Amino acid sequence: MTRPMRVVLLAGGGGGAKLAAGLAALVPTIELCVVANTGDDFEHLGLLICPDFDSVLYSLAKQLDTKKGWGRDGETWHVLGELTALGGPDWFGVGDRDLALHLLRNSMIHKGYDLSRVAAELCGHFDIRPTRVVPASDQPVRTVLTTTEGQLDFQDYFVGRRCQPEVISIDYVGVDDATPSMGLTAFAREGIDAVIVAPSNPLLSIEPILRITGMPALLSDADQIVAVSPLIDGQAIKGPLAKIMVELGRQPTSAGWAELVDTQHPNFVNHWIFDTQDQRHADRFAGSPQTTACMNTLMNDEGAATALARAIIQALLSTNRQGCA
Ligand code: FO1
Repeated sequence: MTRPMRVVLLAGGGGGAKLAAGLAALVPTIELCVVANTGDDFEHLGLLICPDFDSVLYSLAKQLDTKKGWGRDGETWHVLGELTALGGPDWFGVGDRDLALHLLRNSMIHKGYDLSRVAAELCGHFDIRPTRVVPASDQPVRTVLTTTEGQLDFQDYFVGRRCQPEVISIDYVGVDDATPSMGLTAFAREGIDAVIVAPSNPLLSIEPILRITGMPALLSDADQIVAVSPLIDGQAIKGPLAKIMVELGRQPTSAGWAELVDTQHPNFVNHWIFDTQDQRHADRFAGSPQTTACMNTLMNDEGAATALARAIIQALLSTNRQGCA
């Protein structure tokens, strides 16, 4: 290919934000549009919080608190301290630097900007261009979990209850009325060569994107769709994926993950990427129309994220069936 490969990354806030930074290191060899999950978004103290979008943005701007995996580096907490002293809510911590972004976002929303326009402005402020981060939709989508302790909005479950309640089912409220965002459709108009599904939680981060009306059809125009397993040897790097898979009667393995994604979106993905530790799971897919490749998917630093990004792009460029080395 003589022109840059046009890549769309579907991302949550953890593995998605890391792989986004790895792929951005390959620009201008590729053109990158990161689609951030909006199912985690919610209103807090009158501010719209967009955790996955912000994690991706901060990661690309090299300003993410990589230890926590969310929020700004070098953060201070004066406002939260005052808020708590005044009897305000302290269960969800927005730091001072992060608050500045939220105030700016809110002022744009009050001016009538849609989320795609807010996103474009923020990408400019954080100087991450030409890479784009776009919301999955400009209409609200909210992930709601039905648990043995009742129905919980995403952040109540994730932060408020530390993912402890047992999950019975998950709904993505608003997906029927939501369409792919203006930011994404603008990128797609010039063509998508490849879609990469980040190693993010398939149920909490990827499904709220793929359930949006018209999203699979828009992305299926890509020549290749590759999905990277968020599990290594049955464990998620962070978060409740393995626990939820067990609660929903699924095998918490890379093979179980691929079967889950393929059940929800039959034949949508045509390349599966597993960690090298999961070669035995990849072998189970031998003979299927989809290809599998094994590589080091653990992104414990920037170099590892770039190496994974490079290996994924190489695998996409190669049209041959990938074997597990
Ligand atoms: N996660 C927490 O565990 N505790 C928090 O207080 C918290 C605050 C927070 C503020 C802004 C933001 O963008 C994210 C924040 N997160 C917090 C992370 C977040 O809610 C989840 O990690 C994501 O939604 C999952 O991807």
